[in-house]
Amino acid sequence: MRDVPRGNVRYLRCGRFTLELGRRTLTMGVLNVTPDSFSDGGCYLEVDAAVARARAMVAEGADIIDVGGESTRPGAVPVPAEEEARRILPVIRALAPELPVPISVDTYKAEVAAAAVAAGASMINDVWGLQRDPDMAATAARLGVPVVVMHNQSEPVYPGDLVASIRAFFAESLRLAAAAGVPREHIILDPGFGFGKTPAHNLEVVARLGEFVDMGLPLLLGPSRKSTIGHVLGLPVQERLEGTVALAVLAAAAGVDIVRVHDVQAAVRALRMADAVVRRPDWGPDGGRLPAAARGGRGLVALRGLAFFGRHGVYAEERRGQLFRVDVELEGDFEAAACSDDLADAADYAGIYEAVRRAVEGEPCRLLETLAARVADEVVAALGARPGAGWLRVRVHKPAAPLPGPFGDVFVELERPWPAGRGESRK
Ligand code: HH2
Repeated sequence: MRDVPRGNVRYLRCGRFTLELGRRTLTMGVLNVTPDSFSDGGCYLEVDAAVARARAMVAEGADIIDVGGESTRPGAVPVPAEEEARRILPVIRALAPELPVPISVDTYKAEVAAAAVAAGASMINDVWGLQRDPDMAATAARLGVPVVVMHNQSEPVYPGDLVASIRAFFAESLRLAAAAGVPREHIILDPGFGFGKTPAHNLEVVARLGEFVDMGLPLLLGPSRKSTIGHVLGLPVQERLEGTVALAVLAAAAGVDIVRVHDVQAAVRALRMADAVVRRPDWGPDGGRLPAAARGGRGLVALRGLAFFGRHGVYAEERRGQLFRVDVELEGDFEAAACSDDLADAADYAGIYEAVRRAVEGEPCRLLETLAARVADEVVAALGARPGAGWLRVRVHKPAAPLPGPFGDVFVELERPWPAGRGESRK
């Protein structure tokens, strides 16, 4: 098993959503609005059925919903753009205002992608890696949304090395993207499990997934229910859950960021388990759990993971800007606020947020220690004295710290007394 790069967290803007890549393996739920998809064709042709399926996948933990209107299975009848759009647009229009996760559109046609984004999708999933429709790269650039660039070819013939061939395809896609003005940060690579490959090729792709990591772009894999699993296990399409989950876990262990699946709940559970081993999430000094809400009358208010860009750091590259994450914890006796139910007796969360923002987005400094002290000063000033106030703890994390190798977390933590108005403080 390879060591999955940790601390290498990336943020992918999809419309009004921001996907956090690198902290855990994300799940993309498949929603095929087609009569002929290989495993679920005809199940979600009605808008109501498609909406219900998307909601169910989100409830099961899907991070993205991938809506497709044309089957890619071998032998599927090609669908004109108008028909593809007719199938998916009503579903996207119905889902976009209500879903708490981004919608991607599974299409290689620029016209369909543009219509889907206008209807509310905020990611394109092109199974021909920008190389089928000559307008796709320019359309993706104009729409300004992330694009999944999948490797594909008509025949499973690889005269040279399989991975080298897939990488050469990606290089061409990246060239087209750059020429059209698609920012590199908008691209996700997918080696195309099940596309233009024999079962042996597909298994080799999974075994060698780690060889795509150094391309420096997020990776996606879509092994769900595919025939290679049937080939290995001798099972029909509806009995390929365990095979899918096994491949999803191997993908996570290799550093893949997003796994595309039909069976979301099983994948989410398996990936969470896999991530606990391979990504070793930062559970925090208290194991990720809040301390008991009250210890002898004392309680804790915590705002964690407030994220802002700042220009702090020692190196020139850091001074161009990087992400900082801030945790603010207030310890005190919150009895007064609980009794009065009055904000004047409590800590104002929005005020804390603004105070942290002022410090992080303010005057650049070199050291994380300085920044943590400034955050603490701003928060204490913003809070003012409060009844029952006690201690303030500030933790400033630098997720993209310039270190030579993988790391879990870099942070500075400090504590300050938080002046009490009428109550007494801890010391
Ligand atoms: N696989 C399918 C469709 N789209 N997109 C990406 N990025 N990666 C994949 O592996 C991938 C994909 C095929 O699966 P499915 O959508 O279930 O079948 P069909 O094409 O028959 O609708």
